[in-house]
Amino acid sequence: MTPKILIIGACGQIGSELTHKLRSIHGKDNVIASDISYNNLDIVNSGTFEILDAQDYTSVKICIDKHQINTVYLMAAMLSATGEKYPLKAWDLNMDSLFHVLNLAKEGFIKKLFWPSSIAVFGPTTPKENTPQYTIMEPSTVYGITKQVGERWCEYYHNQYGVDVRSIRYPGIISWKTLPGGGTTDYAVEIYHKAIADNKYECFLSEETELPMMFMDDAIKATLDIMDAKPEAIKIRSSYNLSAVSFTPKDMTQSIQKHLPDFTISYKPDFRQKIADSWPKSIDDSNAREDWSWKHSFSLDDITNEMLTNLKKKEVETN
Ligand code: VAH
Repeated sequence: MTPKILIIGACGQIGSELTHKLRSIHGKDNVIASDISYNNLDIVNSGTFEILDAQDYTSVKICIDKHQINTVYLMAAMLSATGEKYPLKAWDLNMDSLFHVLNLAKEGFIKKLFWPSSIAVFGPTTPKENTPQYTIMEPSTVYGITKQVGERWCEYYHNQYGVDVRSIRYPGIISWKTLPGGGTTDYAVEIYHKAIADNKYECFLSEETELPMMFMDDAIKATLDIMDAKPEAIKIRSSYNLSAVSFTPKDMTQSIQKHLPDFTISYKPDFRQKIADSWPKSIDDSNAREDWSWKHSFSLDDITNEMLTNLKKKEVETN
């Protein structure tokens, strides 16, 4: 099947990089970017772009018909921090959009579907160290609840209707090309921007808050790896644990100081501390490594080097 790909939420942190990567592999004409608004001009101007409301079934179906789409990446969602400010909007956006693509897949309009889950499916009663694939899951955020329920529906549509939906539980993702929006792990991106701009950062999480994290290139690799795997290799149709590195704001500070010795950090935890405290510190992703040969590449120091180098280069180019 020659992939004809639609990315829903293509202007976002992951969606934008997924769009560029998939276009470099399959050609621009085979990858249609879409989002609710023109809020990423790089994406809007780099190939076919459609304004698309992921909560409008008819619009999604028309877009799929118009471009003869067979593969969909649903990257639109309201993340953990914003979701706590607008719980019912988060539920509606995250669930309506998933049901629309699952039903379009059930009806045969989508042959292969990617839907991102998150370590946010775990909650305060989940074992925090090396969290297993199968364990207690009592998420305490609306975002986490939508991801937990979404996983169950993905598995149900696969088992009942043969839908080829694949999913991974992303950790916090760090990138320099597009800012994240409304996540609890956003501090891990902000810190690099502030290090370059001000040589100091006020962190909204406490010093010892350890969270699972991943560089964007690793996240994109994992997404493509699971989508390229043979169907029989995908033994988990809810969502796979995925991991790379775990670290604290203190660890990040020490890594940044290897490049910027005078960089300083202060701590002013806010409502996002309670969210972060409900999540695991580290993840066991052995199932992904066994089933479809997942392997991460970037360490914390690699991430710091990539982020500082590219943000400095971007600053020079835009000034
Ligand atoms: C968030 N970046 O902070 C997302 C992610 C594991 C966290 O799902 O909400």
